This record gives sequence, C-alpha cells and structure tokens, in this order.
Amino acid sequence: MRRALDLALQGWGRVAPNPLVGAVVLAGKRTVGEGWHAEFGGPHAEVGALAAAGAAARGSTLVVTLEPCTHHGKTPPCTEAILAAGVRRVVAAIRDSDPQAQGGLDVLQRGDVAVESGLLATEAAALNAPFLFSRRQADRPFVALKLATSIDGRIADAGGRSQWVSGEAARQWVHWLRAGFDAIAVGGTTALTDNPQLTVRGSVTPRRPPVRVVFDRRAMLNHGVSLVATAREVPTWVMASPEAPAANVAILEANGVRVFRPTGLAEGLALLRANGIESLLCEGGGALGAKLLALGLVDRLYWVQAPVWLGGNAVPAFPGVPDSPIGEAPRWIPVERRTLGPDTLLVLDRQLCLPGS
Ligand code: AOF
Ligand code: ZN
Repeated sequence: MRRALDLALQGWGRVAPNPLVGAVVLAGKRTVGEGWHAEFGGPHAEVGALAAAGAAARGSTLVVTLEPCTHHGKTPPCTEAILAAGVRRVVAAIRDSDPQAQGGLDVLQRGDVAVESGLLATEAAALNAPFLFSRRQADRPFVALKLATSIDGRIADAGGRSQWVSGEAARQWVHWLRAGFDAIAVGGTTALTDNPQLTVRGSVTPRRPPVRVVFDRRAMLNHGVSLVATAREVPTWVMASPEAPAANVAILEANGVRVFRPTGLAEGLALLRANGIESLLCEGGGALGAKLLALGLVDRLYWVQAPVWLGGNAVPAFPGVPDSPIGEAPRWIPVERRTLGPDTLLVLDRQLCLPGS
C-alpha cells in the first residue's frame, strides 16, 4: 500500500478534480503490475496495473489506494476490469465518497472477490484530502496554508525582509506544491510588497495553471504589480470588498483581472468554490493566514521550518490568533514530516476526512 500511495502521487497536478490513485498487483509477494491515475479523464489506476500484470493478474491481490469505481464515467467501471481479470482479493485503503462511483467493494464481494479496506487509511485520506473534502462539503474549497518560518516562528526579520527564510530545496518544492492546487492566494499587502508571480515553474506542469487570487479589500493593486500585469496570461482574481473604490476596480478589470466583491473572507471562499475552485493554497501574508486560522477556515498547514533564529522583534507568523488554554487548544494531525535540504517540512491537518468504511 505504501508503494501504491507513492505511485498515486505521480498524478499530482494532472488529475484534479479527480482523486490521486495508485494500484499494485501482487502474485503472492511478488509485484506483477503497477499503475496510477496519470491524467484527468484517462484510465484509472486499477486498469493500468491490471494491464501491466497481464495474465499474471489471475488469482492475484490488487492493492489500491481508493475503492474501485462501479460507474460508467469517462472510462468503464474498474470493478468490471477486476472481475474480468480474475483477481482473487482486493485491498483498498479507503472507501470512495463519490456518490456515483462508490460501492465497488460490495460489487466485488458479490462477485466472489475477497475485499478489505482500511489499510493505511489515514495516509490515503490525507493524500486525497481536497477530493474527500469537496465531496463532503461544497460551500468552500479545501484551504491549505503554506508558510516558511524561522525556528522561533517568524516569517520575516525585524526589517520586514522575508525572501530568504527557507532554502533552495524548499523553494523548488513550492513549485511542485502549487501544481496540485486549483488556486493560489495571497493578501493585498503581500502582492504589493513581495510582488510575487505565483506561477508554477517546476518539474510538474499542471493540467490547468492555478488561478491566482488576491484578497485585496480596497482593490489597491495596479498595473505595476506583476500579478495584474500578467493577468491576461495567467487567470488572476481579486477578492475586493463591496466598498472598494469603483475606479480601482475599473483599473483591475481593464487589465483582465476578474473582480469579486464578497463581504468577508468566508463569502470570498464560497465564491471561489462556486467558480470551480476545490483547493486553495494560501501563501501569505501573515495577516491573511491569521484571519483564516482564527475563523477556523484552514484545513491544512504546510509548515517549512528553517534553521535560523530571527529574534523577538522579527515578524511573527500569525499575529492576533486568539489564545487557547493548553488543555483546550485544538491539536492538529501530523500527516507528513520530512526534510527539504536544511529545512524541515511538517504537514498538519486540522481534521481527517475519513470516508465511512
Ligand atoms: C480516477 N482515477 O484511478 C480511480 C477513480 O470521471 P471518471 O470516469 O474518470 O471517474 C472518476 C471517479 O472514479 C472518481 O471521482 C473516483 O470516485 C473514481 N475512481 N477516479 O479519476 C482512478 N480509481
Ligand atoms: Zn475506476
């Protein structure tokens, strides 16, 4: 199953809004086929693994990160392919929560295939958190917050400089990360002061470039900001307030920016979801992140900790998040820990979206 989860990740940036899925065919302890969902609308992982196994699939065990589908969608049901190949046993990490596709394990069981689910369920649920979230809750996207801090939890030094907190490996990884999100967000002040491009410039080319979203209540960005200047090349949306000056909005729209006017952050997120955004990666600044956290609107933290100390006057990561007594403070769930060169990546989920088993 660990191998299947690794294979699934190869679809990163290419399969959303469908799930990342990996599959391994085992004859005894020997791997005879591997597959993953590589392209949206393309063959499902199970079908790829069975094709690779060929005749060796007869009597085998199929290990797959998501319950096989039963529906005729863009491709025929995987349950049919599994039955036709003569697979004897199917081990799935989690059930599918897609109302159309789910129920595959029951179909297989009725077809005399031994079925099991729950193996590495936590890892599989974390892998497809945006997919599972958006099928459970459709009023906003899955929201992830990415931040790079010093050991002492600062995002910029006392002079406000934040560009080089994390190292080169972490910066490369961010481009990989961006490729897997429908949209990337920053606050208006960050857009002005850092002038980021928020494009994907790494090894994975996303199927659709993530929409760039700026939460800019006053609509104060103009053509001098790279996000606005390139809005005709990469979709750029601004979440302004209903009170934003009409002249500012007109400048943005004249540059090809799509302007929304929600009354607050929650409504802004709802508008994103209504416009097809199922996953949002917020890259700063601290004020936007803190507001999202305080409102309970963050589902995942990608925290890069750099081995540097910035001191008491440096800029704290989340100014103004309300205090919590230690016994009542919400505990996040670590779903990944690894190194990025000299830095450390910690991925924390607020809660797990585990489908019923
Ligand atoms: C995938 N890849 O490897 C598996 C999926 O639109 P379709 O026909 O491609 O079906 C998508 C649904 O099929 C998806 O929501 C999920 O429930 C199920 N399984 N999907 O894209 C795969 N195994
Ligand atoms: Zn399928």
